[in-house]
Amino acid sequence: MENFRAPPPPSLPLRAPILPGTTSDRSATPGPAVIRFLRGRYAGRSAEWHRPTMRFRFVHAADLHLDTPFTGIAEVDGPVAEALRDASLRAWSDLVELCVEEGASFLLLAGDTYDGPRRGLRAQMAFLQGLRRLDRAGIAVLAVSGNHDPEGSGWSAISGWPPTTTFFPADGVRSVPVLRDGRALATVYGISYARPDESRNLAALFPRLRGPGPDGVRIGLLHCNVGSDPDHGDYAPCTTADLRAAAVDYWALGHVHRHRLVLAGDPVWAAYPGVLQGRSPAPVEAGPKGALVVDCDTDVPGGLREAPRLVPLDRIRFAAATADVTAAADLAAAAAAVAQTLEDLRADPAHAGRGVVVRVILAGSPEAAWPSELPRLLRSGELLQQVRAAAAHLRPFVWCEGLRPALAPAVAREAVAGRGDFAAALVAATDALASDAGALDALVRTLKGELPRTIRDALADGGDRSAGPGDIPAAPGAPDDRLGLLAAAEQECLRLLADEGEGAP
Ligand SMILES: [Mn+2]
Repeated sequence: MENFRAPPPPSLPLRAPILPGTTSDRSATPGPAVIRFLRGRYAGRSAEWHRPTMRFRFVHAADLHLDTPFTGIAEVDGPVAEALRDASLRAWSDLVELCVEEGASFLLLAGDTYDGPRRGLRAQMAFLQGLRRLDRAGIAVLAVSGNHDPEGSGWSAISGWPPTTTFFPADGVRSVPVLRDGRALATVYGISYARPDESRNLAALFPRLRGPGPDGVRIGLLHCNVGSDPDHGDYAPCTTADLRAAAVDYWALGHVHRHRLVLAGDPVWAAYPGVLQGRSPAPVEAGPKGALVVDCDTDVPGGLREAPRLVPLDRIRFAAATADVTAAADLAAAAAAVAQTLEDLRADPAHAGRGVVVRVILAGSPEAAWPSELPRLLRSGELLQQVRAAAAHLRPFVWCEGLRPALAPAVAREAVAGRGDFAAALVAATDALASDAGALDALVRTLKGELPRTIRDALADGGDRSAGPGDIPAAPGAPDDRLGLLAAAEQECLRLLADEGEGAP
C-alpha cells in the first residue's frame, strides 16, 4: 500500500466517449460548458510516473449539505451555536485534506452538495476554495447533483470551476475515464437531477454492457433511494437488482444519510457514505459521519480488494445516550446521573476532539416519588437547564439537546387495562393506534391540522423555509418518534386521571 502515498495525477481525455449500450448513445457529445475536462495540464508530466501497478485509491462522499441549517435544535447559544454554524464547512475542508493525505486519485460527490440554492455565499466560496486545493494537488473531482442541488440551481456566485472539476449533466448518463499513463484506472458514469422531485429510476439508465477495451474500475455515481428507505424521500427510486443489472463495479451512491454497504462485492459493490456532517438529533443523523476511502486494483474482479473504509469527518457528533435513574433517590440524584452520562460521553474516545450534541433518554424504574414531578420539570425546562449547567465545563462541549423520559410506567398500564373504566378505554385506544401505523399517521396529520399555521409550517420543513423538498423529516412527528410520543401521551393522561382520582372527595 506504500505506493498510495504519491499517486500520479489523474488525467481525463478531452471529451468523454459515449459507450455502446447506454441511453446516451444517440445523444450529442456533452457540451463543454457542462462537463469540464482536464486539458493539457498534466500532458507533460506523465513521464514522471512509471508504475506498472494499476492500484489506486479514491474517496467517495455525498450529502455535504454545505452551510446547512440544523433542525430540531432550539436554544443553542454562544460557542455551541458557532460550532454548529461552521460544522458542515469544516467537515468539507477536512474531506479535502483527507483526499490529499490519503493520496486519492479522485474524489466523488454523490449529490446534495449544498442544502438550498437561495442560501450560502459562504458555502459557495468554501466549496470553490476546496476544489482549488484539490486541483493544485492533482486530484480530480467528479460530481452529480441530487434533490437539494438539481442542475442549474445554486452556485450563483461562481462562474468558473477548476479544470479538474466535472459536473455530470442531467440529460443522460455520461462517462468520464480517469487515465494514468494513457491507461484507464476507472471509468465514472453519472447523471444529475434536472429537478428536485426526480421520480424516474435513473439507475436503469446506466449501461448494461461493458464497452470494448479496458476501462478500469467502472463506477456509477448516483443520488438515489435504493429499496425505498422510508427515512428519506423516494427520489430516483431503484432496487439492488437494478444496481446488479448495470455494467458497474462500484456504485457510489448518495441520498441516504446513514452509512450503508448496500452490495458487498459479489462482484458488484454499492455503498452510501452517509451525510458528511450530521444535522440533527434524529436517529438517521446520529453517530459517526464521514466519507469512504476506496482502494482499487484493476486486476481484481469488481475492482475492490476490500470493503470501503468509513473515515469520520464530522466536527460535531450527534448522539443518543441513556441515563439509568433507577437508583436516583431524588431529583438532584437524577440530574447527577444525567450529568455523569454526559461526562462519560466526553471521555469516550470515539467522540474525541468533537463537540457532541446528545439526546438523553431517562430510563429505569425508580421507586422514589420524584418521577411524578418529571412532566412539569420537563415542560418548564428546569431540569434541562440544570443538566446543561452541570456540563458547561466540558471541552469540547457536550450539549444536551433534550431529555426524553422512558421510565418504566409509574402508572402500570396492565393493571389499568382490566378495570373497565375510562382509563382502561384509553389504554385500549393507544394499543390500537400503536399497532396500526396508518391510523397513527392519520391522527398525527389531524393533530398537525389543528395547529396554528405558523407552527405547522415550521414543523413541515424543520423551520427551514428556504429548503427544497427535504429528505429529513423534522424531529417532531418523525416516524421514529411517533410511538414514543404516543406512549408519553398515554402516561401523561393516566397520570392526570390518577391525580384527579386522588383529588376527588
Ligand atoms: Mn438527497
